Amino acid sequence: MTVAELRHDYSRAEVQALFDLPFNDLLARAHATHAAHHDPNAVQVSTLLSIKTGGCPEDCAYCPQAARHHTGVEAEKLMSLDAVLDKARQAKAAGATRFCMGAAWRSPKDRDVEKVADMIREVKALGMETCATLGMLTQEQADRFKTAGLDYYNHNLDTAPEFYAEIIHTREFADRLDTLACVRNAGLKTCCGGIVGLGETRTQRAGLLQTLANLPEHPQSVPINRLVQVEGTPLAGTALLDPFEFVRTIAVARILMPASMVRLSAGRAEMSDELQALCFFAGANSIFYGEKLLTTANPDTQRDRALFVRLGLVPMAVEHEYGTVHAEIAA
Ligand code: SAM
Ligand code: DTB
Ligand code: SF4
Repeated sequence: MTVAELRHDYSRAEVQALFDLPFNDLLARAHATHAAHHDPNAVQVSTLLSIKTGGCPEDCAYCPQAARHHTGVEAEKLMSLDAVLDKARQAKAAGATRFCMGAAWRSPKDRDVEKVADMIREVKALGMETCATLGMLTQEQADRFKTAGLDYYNHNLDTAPEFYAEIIHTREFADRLDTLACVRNAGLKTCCGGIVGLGETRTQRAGLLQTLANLPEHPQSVPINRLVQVEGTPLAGTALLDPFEFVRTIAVARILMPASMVRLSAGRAEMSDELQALCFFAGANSIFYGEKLLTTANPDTQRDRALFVRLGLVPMAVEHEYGTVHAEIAA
C-alpha cells in the first residue's frame, strides 16, 4: 500500500464493525496488515522523562499531575539542562533510540520555550531522536522546536470527540486539533493517540481511532494507553477494561493506520507478559522502556529485556542524520 492509498475517510460504522469481528478474525487481519508494512519482530524503544512534573492547571480526569487532584505528586520546577542530559545519556546507554520529554503544562510559557529548545538541541546532539509533549502549541512555538531539532511532538486526542467533555473541562477537542495542525505545519512528525479504560463505550473507542485515522495525515506514531488508575484522580475505581478489548483496540489501530508505529504505552506494568505478546501480535511495535513513565511505574528493564528474548523481539534501529544507530538493549 502506498501512502496515497492510506485512507482518511473511515465511517464510525466501519470502524465499529472491525471491533465487532470475532477475536481471531480481527487478530489475523491485524497481523497480516502488520507484517505487510513492518518487521513484526522489531519494536521501537523510547524513554520518557518528566522534565516538569505536577501542578498542571488542566483537569484531565485520568491524570495524576493535575494540581486539583490530590495524588501525592508534588509540583516541581522545570529540570535543568544538565539533569535532562544525564537522563538522556542513561536512556541511550540502555538502548533507547528516542527520548521523549514531557511537561505538565497547559501550554509552554515564552520563558520556557528557549529552555526546552536547548534541551531538544542537546539531546539531538547525543544522536537520539527527540520527542516532546508540552501541551498546546502556537505555530511559532512549533516552528521554534522544529528549528531546535525536534523530531516528534506528542499530543493525544485521548478519547472520542463526544466523550471528551466528560473527561476534560478546561479545554476542548478542537484545541487539540488546532495544535496538531501547527505541529504538522511545522514539519514535525506527529505522535498522537489516546487512552482506553476511561469508562468509554466500544463505539467511543471506535470514535477515537476513527478520528485519528481521518486526520489529514495518519500520526506517524499512535500511542494507545491503558488507563493507569491513580488514587486521588476522579477515574480511580473505574471498571477495568476487558484485556481482550484492549488488544482489539491495538488491532483496529493497526488496520486503520497500517504504516504508523502503534505504541503499547501506559499500563504495561499492570499487564501480563501474555497480554503484551498478544498486543505485539495485533500490531503494536513500539514501547516506552525505562522504569518510569512520567510519574507512574513502567515494567522494570530486566523484565522487558527478558520479554524481548522470550518473544524473539529485537529493538528497532533508527536511521537519521547522525548515521545508522543499531539499537541494542544493554544487558
Ligand atoms: N500536558 C501535556 C498534555 O496533556 O498533552 C503533556 C503530558 S500528558 C501527561 C501526556 C499524555 O499522558 C496524556 O495525553 C494522556 O494520554 C497520558 N496520560 C496521562 N495520565 C495517564 C494515566 N493515568 N493513564 C494513562 N495515560 C495517561
Ligand atoms: C503517551 O501517550 N503516553 C505517555 C506519553 N505519551 C507522554 C505518558 C503516559 C503517562 C502515564 C501516567 C504517568 O506516568 O504520569
Ligand atoms: Fe495536565 Fe497533561 Fe495531565 Fe492534562 S494530561 S492534567 S494537560 S499534564
